[in-house]
Amino acid sequence: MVMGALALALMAAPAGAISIVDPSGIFFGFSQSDVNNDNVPFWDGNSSDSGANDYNIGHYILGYDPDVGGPINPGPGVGFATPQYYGLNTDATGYDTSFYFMDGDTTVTLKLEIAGYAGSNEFGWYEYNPTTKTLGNKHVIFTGSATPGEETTISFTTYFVFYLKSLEGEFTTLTGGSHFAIFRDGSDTMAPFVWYIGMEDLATLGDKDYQDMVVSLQFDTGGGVVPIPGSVLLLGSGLLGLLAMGRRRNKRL
Ligand SMILES: [Ca+2]
Ligand SMILES: [Ca+2]
Ligand SMILES: [Ca+2]
Repeated sequence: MVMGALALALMAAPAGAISIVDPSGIFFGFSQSDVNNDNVPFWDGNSSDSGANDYNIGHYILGYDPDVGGPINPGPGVGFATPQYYGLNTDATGYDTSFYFMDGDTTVTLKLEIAGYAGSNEFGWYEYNPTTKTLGNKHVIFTGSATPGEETTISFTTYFVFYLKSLEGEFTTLTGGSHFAIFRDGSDTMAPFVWYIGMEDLATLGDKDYQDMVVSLQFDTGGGVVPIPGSVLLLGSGLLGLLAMGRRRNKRL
């Protein structure tokens, strides 16, 4: 039973994949007509940024702004063919407030910052121990002075969370997941796989445009959502070592 659960976790998330670990969230598809500034889905807010920057993360992912009836300007945006976002449901409050990640050698690129706090917003990650439910070492990826285009490749620890630190506080995907909207292309079948994380930097979520800071994650093996591995919850660090060994063995196949 226990080894079965381990095997399942390995199959669901091959080495190299980046996956969201959560008991209930999934990816939902959406289309142009869904992106109309009405807060549904939760990231579809009417941006309070002015002029050409008044699009939300959904417009950016589609590369299309219905207000102008064409491409976002300045463009081009992402242009996913089959856009999907991660959440609990498709309602205005369908965000997941607590999730974490596993695995992945990932190239992280700062794509966009449209926010009054752009000069101070900081993005990074924490190592995470799901057995003890505690955060480990903190790693900064982009400081406040980082500008779009900067990128870095990171070998994450087995489990980790992302954080966004703004002048209004520090939010992680574990304790403030409603500040994070994650997007992928459902038609992606070949590496490199690219996900986007759109972030909302106000403590109250503000205008919910989720483009206050946007980063892309690029990795080589298809990721997804995996349930919290039962083995991780039930067993101590000894078997985590076994899990790591199994993963290394898996890599050689
Ligand atoms: Ca909508
Ligand atoms: Ca905002
Ligand atoms: Ca904004």
